[in-house]
Amino acid sequence: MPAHKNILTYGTFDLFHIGHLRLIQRILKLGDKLIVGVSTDEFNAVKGKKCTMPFEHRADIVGSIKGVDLVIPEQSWEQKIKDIKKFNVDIFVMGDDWKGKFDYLKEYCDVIYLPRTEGISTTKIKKTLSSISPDLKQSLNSVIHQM
Ligand code: C2G
Repeated sequence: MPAHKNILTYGTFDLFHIGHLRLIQRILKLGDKLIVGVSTDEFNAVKGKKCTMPFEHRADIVGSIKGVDLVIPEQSWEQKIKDIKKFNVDIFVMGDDWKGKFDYLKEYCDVIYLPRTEGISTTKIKKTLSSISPDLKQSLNSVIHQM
Protein backbone atom coordinates (compact mmCIF):
# COMPACT_ATOMS: atom_id res chain seq x y z
CA MET A 1 0.00 0.00 0.00
CA PRO A 2 1.77 3.23 -1.11
CA ALA A 3 2.19 5.89 1.59
CA HIS A 4 -0.44 8.64 1.76
CA LYS A 5 0.78 11.75 -0.06
CA ASN A 6 -0.36 15.33 0.56
CA ILE A 7 0.14 17.68 -2.37
CA LEU A 8 0.13 21.50 -2.51
CA THR A 9 -0.07 23.93 -5.40
CA TYR A 10 -0.95 27.62 -5.83
CA GLY A 11 -2.40 29.76 -8.56
CA THR A 12 -4.60 32.65 -9.63
CA PHE A 13 -6.93 30.49 -11.77
CA ASP A 14 -8.59 33.50 -13.39
CA LEU A 15 -11.02 32.70 -16.25
CA PHE A 16 -10.51 29.02 -15.38
CA HIS A 17 -9.47 27.12 -18.51
CA ILE A 18 -8.31 23.73 -19.75
CA GLY A 19 -4.67 24.50 -18.94
CA HIS A 20 -5.57 24.91 -15.27
CA LEU A 21 -7.71 21.76 -15.31
CA ARG A 22 -5.10 19.61 -17.06
CA LEU A 23 -2.50 20.67 -14.50
CA ILE A 24 -4.76 19.80 -11.58
CA GLN A 25 -5.62 16.46 -13.20
CA ARG A 26 -1.91 15.65 -13.60
CA ILE A 27 -1.16 16.75 -10.06
CA LEU A 28 -3.89 14.44 -8.75
CA LYS A 29 -1.99 11.45 -10.17
CA LEU A 30 0.94 12.24 -7.86
CA GLY A 31 -0.80 11.75 -4.53
CA ASP A 32 -3.92 11.41 -2.41
CA LYS A 33 -4.89 14.76 -0.90
CA LEU A 34 -4.67 17.99 -2.92
CA ILE A 35 -4.59 21.42 -1.31
CA VAL A 36 -4.80 24.41 -3.66
CA GLY A 37 -3.84 27.93 -2.62
CA VAL A 38 -5.86 30.42 -4.69
CA SER A 39 -4.38 33.90 -4.90
CA THR A 40 -6.56 36.53 -3.24
CA ASP A 41 -7.41 39.70 -5.18
CA GLU A 42 -5.09 41.65 -2.87
CA PHE A 43 -2.18 39.23 -3.48
CA ASN A 44 -2.79 39.37 -7.21
CA ALA A 45 -2.26 43.13 -6.99
CA VAL A 46 1.13 42.33 -5.41
CA LYS A 47 1.76 39.90 -8.29
CA GLY A 48 0.84 42.67 -10.73
CA LYS A 49 -2.17 40.69 -11.98
CA LYS A 50 -5.64 42.21 -12.42
CA CYS A 51 -8.24 39.45 -12.24
CA THR A 52 -11.48 39.35 -14.20
CA MET A 53 -13.09 37.06 -11.62
CA PRO A 54 -13.20 37.84 -7.89
CA PHE A 55 -11.40 35.54 -5.44
CA GLU A 56 -14.66 33.93 -4.24
CA HIS A 57 -15.58 32.81 -7.76
CA ARG A 58 -12.05 31.52 -8.52
CA ALA A 59 -11.89 29.67 -5.20
CA ASP A 60 -15.38 28.15 -5.65
CA ILE A 61 -14.53 26.89 -9.15
CA VAL A 62 -11.23 25.30 -8.03
CA GLY A 63 -12.90 23.88 -4.92
CA SER A 64 -15.59 22.20 -7.04
CA ILE A 65 -13.06 20.12 -9.00
CA LYS A 66 -13.19 16.41 -8.16
CA GLY A 67 -10.05 15.54 -6.21
CA VAL A 68 -9.39 19.01 -4.82
CA ASP A 69 -9.71 18.43 -1.07
CA LEU A 70 -9.08 21.93 0.27
CA VAL A 71 -8.80 25.47 -1.06
CA ILE A 72 -6.84 28.01 0.99
CA PRO A 73 -6.28 31.71 0.26
CA GLU A 74 -2.83 32.59 -1.05
CA GLN A 75 -2.09 35.96 0.53
CA SER A 76 1.71 36.26 0.22
CA TRP A 77 4.82 34.80 -1.42
CA GLU A 78 6.10 33.84 2.03
CA GLN A 79 3.31 31.56 3.22
CA LYS A 80 4.43 28.42 1.38
CA ILE A 81 6.76 27.03 4.08
CA LYS A 82 4.13 27.60 6.76
CA ASP A 83 1.49 25.89 4.60
CA ILE A 84 3.81 22.95 3.85
CA LYS A 85 4.31 22.41 7.59
CA LYS A 86 0.67 23.06 8.52
CA PHE A 87 -0.71 20.54 6.01
CA ASN A 88 2.16 18.00 6.20
CA VAL A 89 2.78 18.45 2.49
CA ASP A 90 4.85 15.73 0.80
CA ILE A 91 4.92 17.20 -2.71
CA PHE A 92 4.81 20.82 -3.92
CA VAL A 93 3.82 21.06 -7.60
CA MET A 94 3.68 23.95 -10.09
CA GLY A 95 3.57 24.33 -13.85
CA ASP A 96 7.04 24.57 -15.40
CA ASP A 97 6.74 28.29 -16.14
CA TRP A 98 7.85 28.41 -12.49
CA LYS A 99 10.71 25.91 -12.98
CA GLY A 100 13.43 26.50 -10.43
CA LYS A 101 11.62 29.34 -8.66
CA PHE A 102 10.53 27.20 -5.71
CA ASP A 103 13.55 24.89 -5.37
CA TYR A 104 14.18 26.40 -1.93
CA LEU A 105 11.16 24.37 -0.76
CA LYS A 106 13.12 21.11 -1.39
CA GLU A 107 14.28 21.47 2.21
CA TYR A 108 10.70 20.73 3.31
CA CYS A 109 9.15 18.47 0.63
CA ASP A 110 9.52 17.17 -2.91
CA VAL A 111 9.24 19.91 -5.55
CA ILE A 112 7.90 18.99 -9.00
CA TYR A 113 7.32 21.20 -12.05
CA LEU A 114 4.88 19.81 -14.61
CA PRO A 115 4.69 20.91 -18.25
CA ARG A 116 2.20 23.68 -18.99
CA THR A 117 -0.62 23.16 -21.49
CA GLU A 118 0.49 25.04 -24.60
CA GLY A 119 -1.78 27.36 -26.59
CA ILE A 120 -4.05 28.50 -23.75
CA SER A 121 -3.65 31.20 -21.12
CA THR A 122 -5.78 33.69 -19.23
CA THR A 123 -3.94 36.49 -21.05
CA LYS A 124 -4.84 34.95 -24.41
CA ILE A 125 -8.51 34.63 -23.41
CA LYS A 126 -8.55 38.27 -22.24
CA LYS A 127 -7.00 39.40 -25.54
CA THR A 128 -9.70 37.51 -27.47
CA LEU A 129 -12.42 39.00 -25.27
CA SER A 130 -11.02 42.53 -25.63
CA SER A 131 -11.27 42.27 -29.40
CA ILE A 132 -15.05 41.84 -29.25
CA SER A 133 -17.36 44.83 -29.65
CA PRO A 134 -17.58 47.19 -26.63
CA ASP A 135 -21.35 46.72 -26.16
CA LEU A 136 -20.97 42.92 -26.15
CA LYS A 137 -18.11 43.34 -23.62
CA GLN A 138 -20.38 45.56 -21.53
CA SER A 139 -23.16 42.95 -21.46
CA LEU A 140 -20.61 40.18 -20.66
CA ASN A 141 -19.32 42.24 -17.73
CA SER A 142 -22.80 42.82 -16.35
CA VAL A 143 -23.56 39.07 -16.59
CA ILE A 144 -20.34 38.19 -14.70
CA HIS A 145 -21.03 40.74 -11.98
CA GLN A 146 -24.67 39.69 -11.52
CA MET A 147 -23.61 36.17 -10.46
N1 C2G B 1 -0.86 26.52 -16.09
C1 C2G B 1 -0.68 25.46 -16.98
N2 C2G B 1 -0.98 25.63 -18.29
C2 C2G B 1 -1.46 26.82 -18.74
C3 C2G B 1 -1.67 27.89 -17.84
C4 C2G B 1 -1.36 27.72 -16.50
O1 C2G B 1 -0.24 24.36 -16.57
N3 C2G B 1 -1.74 26.94 -20.06
C5 C2G B 1 -0.52 26.30 -14.68
C6 C2G B 1 0.55 27.27 -14.17
O2 C2G B 1 1.84 26.77 -14.49
C7 C2G B 1 0.30 27.25 -12.66
C8 C2G B 1 -1.23 27.01 -12.58
O3 C2G B 1 -1.65 26.54 -13.87
O4 C2G B 1 0.98 26.17 -12.04
C9 C2G B 1 -1.98 28.28 -12.24
O5 C2G B 1 -1.62 29.26 -13.21
P1 C2G B 1 -1.97 30.79 -12.88
O6 C2G B 1 -3.39 30.89 -12.49
O7 C2G B 1 -1.43 31.63 -13.98
O8 C2G B 1 -1.12 31.02 -11.55
P2 C2G B 1 0.10 32.02 -11.34
O9 C2G B 1 -0.34 33.41 -11.60
O10 C2G B 1 1.24 31.44 -12.07
O11 C2G B 1 0.30 31.95 -9.75
O12 C2G B 1 2.73 31.37 -5.73
C10 C2G B 1 2.47 30.84 -7.03
C11 C2G B 1 1.55 31.75 -7.81
O13 C2G B 1 0.38 32.02 -7.09
C12 C2G B 1 1.20 31.11 -9.14
